[in-house]
Formats: sequence, structure tokens, C-alpha cells
Amino acid sequence: MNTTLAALQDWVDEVAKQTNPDRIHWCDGSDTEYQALIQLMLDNGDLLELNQETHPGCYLHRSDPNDVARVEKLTFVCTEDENVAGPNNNWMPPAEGHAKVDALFDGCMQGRTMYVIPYCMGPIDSPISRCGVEISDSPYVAANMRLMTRMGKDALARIEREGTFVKAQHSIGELDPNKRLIMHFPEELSIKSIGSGYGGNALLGKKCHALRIGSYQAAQEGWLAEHMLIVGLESPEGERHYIAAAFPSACGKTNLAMLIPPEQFPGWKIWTVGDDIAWMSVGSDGRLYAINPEAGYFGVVPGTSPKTNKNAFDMIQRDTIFTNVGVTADNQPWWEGHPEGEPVTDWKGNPYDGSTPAAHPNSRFTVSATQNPCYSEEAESAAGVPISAIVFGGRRRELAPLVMEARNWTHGVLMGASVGSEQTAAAEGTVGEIRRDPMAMKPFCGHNFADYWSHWLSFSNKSSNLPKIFHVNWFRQDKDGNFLWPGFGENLRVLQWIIGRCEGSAAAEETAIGNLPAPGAINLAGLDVADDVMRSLTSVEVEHWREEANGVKRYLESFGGRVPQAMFDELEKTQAALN
Ligand code: GTP
Ligand code: SPV
Ligand code: MN
Repeated sequence: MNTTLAALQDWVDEVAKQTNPDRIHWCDGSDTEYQALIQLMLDNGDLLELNQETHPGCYLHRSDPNDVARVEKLTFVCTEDENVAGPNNNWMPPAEGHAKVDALFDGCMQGRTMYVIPYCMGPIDSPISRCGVEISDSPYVAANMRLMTRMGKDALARIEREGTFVKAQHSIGELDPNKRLIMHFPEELSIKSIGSGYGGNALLGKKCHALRIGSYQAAQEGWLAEHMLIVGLESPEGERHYIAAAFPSACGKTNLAMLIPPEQFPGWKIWTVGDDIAWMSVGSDGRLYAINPEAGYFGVVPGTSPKTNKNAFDMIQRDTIFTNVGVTADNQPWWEGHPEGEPVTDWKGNPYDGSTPAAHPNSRFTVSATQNPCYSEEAESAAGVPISAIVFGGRRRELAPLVMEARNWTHGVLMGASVGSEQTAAAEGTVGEIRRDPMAMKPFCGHNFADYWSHWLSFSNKSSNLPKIFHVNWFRQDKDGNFLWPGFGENLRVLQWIIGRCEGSAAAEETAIGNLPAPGAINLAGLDVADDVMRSLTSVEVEHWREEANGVKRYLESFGGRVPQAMFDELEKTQAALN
């Protein structure tokens, strides 16, 4: 017996019987265990040692070239009623889902070690946290879960105390895209994923548990599971605010979560609570409190430099697992946007000739959050942090202004539901195509978006002390494809306006689509952005917005009768104002 919890021992025995591993290893989460996993992967070729003088504790993993991103078309939500999963998910009846995926799991761990990985999403002692156990035959997954979650004996102790956990079964299988499935059974609180060793497909605590299972559970239990960073800001006057922001994959969450204030903002302090996921619930004071269920970052590597994100750049100089980057002649990791060195080998291990990127556009670093120079101790707070503002955003070269404020909670929910964004390399598909990505949850909402929006709307009945809601867009471009807004650290200027709105001090102009910054209301001191550029970043192109509103209406209608009427009523207000 490895656990006092019979339900867990029985499930592990059952999976072992089905998959037939050579060995079973129960992870305790210790340093010794992590080092042994690294050594094992160095020996079997899963990891390559990087230059230990310049990058101590850093390793490179080259994934299968067919396995470099989440695969949304192979990701399913299996609920008894198809309408519970909704048109935003691929659906299968649970019985069929189990049968399909179980056929692939049969005997798949022969010759391998099965890792039993107990994990806790969130601080070990937080009432908002939830636990799970991942079973995987990948030492890469075990090592990454150690960095990304509270993994090991403390999590197991909580699971044994509570008696409940999400069952997360994973195997790399044959790494064959034709034998790959990522199945969710929210009604059973279970996940079965096979055929991929990559990120969100394989580190099941992250998107599968914390978002897909989490969002389903949250709707039933009255909280929110969101694809959001959590950042703390302190003004020179000592005012503290926390902002939670949802941007689609590869649209700037990690960057915003650890931004460095521009030099014109002396005395401002920024700290990171989370960079990808927020679990939020209403506290006794009516405010929304957020925890980061994760303990590490699985971040986009390309573009990370001292200029764009110095905190991230510094934190990945040691004790980091790199996946799919290039290497230099002296074995240092290299990627597009790296300030120095040059690659000799690309992410596939081939000689670099400059014809294709050295690092895959979705190459990633895995690192413990505690290595972030602006890591916040509040990430350990059991109660979470109070959120002043919720920010939605997308990557849109046109239309969406730099920032706008919702009229009220309902309008904010509509704003979130209307987010459109260009597809990025974080998932398979055509990069650059605009798609609707409500609340940045398109690939991650584990149930019907219509029900998810109803749940969001219901919060206005729970409290009159909710955060204000905003929408931002850092990605407007000119005709030549140059970004109009400098972005990165300069985004603090926009966050300052947002905080000003929460405090009632910053000026805004009411427009048909929401409240936009009044001229001069955003602090542009020392910034080289022309007046006409700023005007176009903060104005409403009425004709284009009418089309957008029609598009949003058609999109909402595609979810049928379950969409709350309040969403259509709110949209009509916008449309009336635009006419
Ligand atoms: P996931 O981990 O996939 O959820 O992504 P993310 O939302 O955390 O995105 P991340 O912060 O890693 O940024 C993705 C890409 O967007 C990187 O190449 C960044 O350099 C770029 N980026 C981030 N912030 C900005 C910005 O303010 N302006 C511009 N132009 N690019 C940005
Ligand atoms: C995302 O795609 O939003 C990520 C990376 O954060 S993954 O873990 O693969 O989902
Ligand atoms: Mn993400």
C-alpha cells in the first residue's frame, strides 16, 4: 500500500493493470527525486545538458516534431448531454470516449515506469485549492509537474485527508498524431490523455484540470476558473491593487504579469501572483479573491529578452527546462529575439541555416515561480488576493482600441465574450486568422459557453463590490505591420489608467463601445508616440464597429437558446449607440 486512501490505491492498481508498466514510482516531490528524474532523462536522451557554466541546472528537451503544441481538434469534453459540453467543445458520449481512449491505453506502458504524481493546484492550505493525481509514463511530465505544481507528499496528505481528487491519466503512447486523444470527463472529475508529451496536452494539472474540469466545477460551486494572469501593483503613494487579465495563448500574459515599470514611473512596484491561470471566488467582504493554482511558469521562449521581459530573461538563466529551442556552439540555449550569441543547431537538432527559426515559435521554458525576481509571497496566501480590475484582451491589428472600460458588469461579460484574436502558434492551426476567443477560454472552457456566460453574469447577484471590467489591445499595427503601441513595460501606463478608473480619479469619455481614455488621461511622459497614433489607438471606428457588433450577435446566436437574454440586451444597447 502506497496510500491510506483506498479509492486512490484502487485506481492506481486499475490503471497499472490496464497499461502494464514495468515499474510504479510514487512521486514524493523531493529534490533528490527531481535530480534522479533529470539524470534518467540525460541517460535516455530525453534531455540534453546545456552549458552548466552559463546556465546551471538548465536542460533542453526536443519534443517530437509532430508534437509541439496543444491539438484542439483531438481535445474532447465527454458529458452525458451534448448540450452541456456545448458547440465550443468537441463532444463524445462518455462511454464512447472511454472506449476510444482505453483502447489506446491497453498495455501502453510496457517496458516503462509509471509515475504516480499527486499534485495540489493552489497553496496547500488554501480552501480554494483543489488536488489531483496524474499518472504518466513520462519522466519529462513528472519533472515538469514538480516545477509547475505543489507536487508530492504534501499534496498526497491533503488528498488522503479530503478523500477527493481529479483522476488524470496520461501516457505518451506512441507519440502518433493518429493515436492522440485528450479526453475530459467533467461529470466524473477525470481526464485521459494519450499520444502527446507536450505542455497543455500532457501536464494535466494545467489546462485540463485547472481550466476545463475547473470551469465546469466552478460553475456548479459558484467560483471562477479563468485563463488569467494575476499581477500586483503598488503606486509610489503605497496604494496596492491586483489586476487579473485574460489574453489568449501567446498574447502577453506572462509578459504583463512581470512587467518592469518604465523609467518615468519611479517608485512603482510590480509583483507576479500568477501568469496563466486564476481561480477566483467572492470573499466575505464581497470582493473577488484570486489564487494562482500553479507553482511555476510554462512560458513562451521566443521574444524573451532583457528589453521585452527582463524578469523572465533573468529567471531562465538557471534551473530551467527548455523545450524546443536552438543551441549555440558553446551549448547555450538560443531563440529568436535573444540579445546575443548565434545558433548552430535548431530545435529539431539539425544544423541551423537561417531558413527556418532556430527555436520553435511555441518553444517553452519551465521554471519554478520562486525564481521570478518579482515573485510575490502572496502567491502563497491561502485567502488569495483581492482583485480591483478584470482585463480582457486579444491580439488585433485593427479595430480594438488600446483600452476601454465596460459600462457595468453585464457589459463587461459581453466584452469578454466578444474577444476576437489572431490565432497564435500555441495551438495547431493557421497563425494570424481572427477567431472569437471569449474570455481567452475558447480552447479551455470545459462546458457550454452559454452556461459559462450565465455563470459569469450571476456574480452581479452575489456582490455589489465586484471588480471593474476592461478590454485592452497591445497589438494594433500600421499598414506596414509595425506595432503602434510600444507595449511590454509601457503597458503600465494603461494599467495606471485602469487603476485610476477603479479609484475614480482617471478621466474617460463615454462612447458606444465603452469608456475610452480622455485625451491626456494616459500618462505618456517620455514616450515617443505621435498624437495622431494615440488618437487612432483611442478612438471608435463606427462603421467597423457596427460590423463587429453584427459579428458578435451572429456568434452569440450560434450557441442557441441557452445564451442568456441579458447578453443580447446589452449588445443591443451598444448597437443602438453605434447607430
Ligand atoms: P501562453 O503561455 O500561451 O498562455 O501565452 P501568454 O499569454 O503568457 O503570452 P506571452 O506573455 O508569453 O507573450 C507571447 C508573445 O507576445 C511573446 O512573443 C511576446 O514577446 C509578445 N508580447 C507580449 N506582450 C507584448 C506587448 O505588449 N506588445 C507586443 N507587441 N508583443 C507582446
Ligand atoms: C497556452 O497555450 O495557453 C499555454 C501553453 O499556456 S499550454 O500549457 O500548452 O496550454
Ligand atoms: Mn496559457
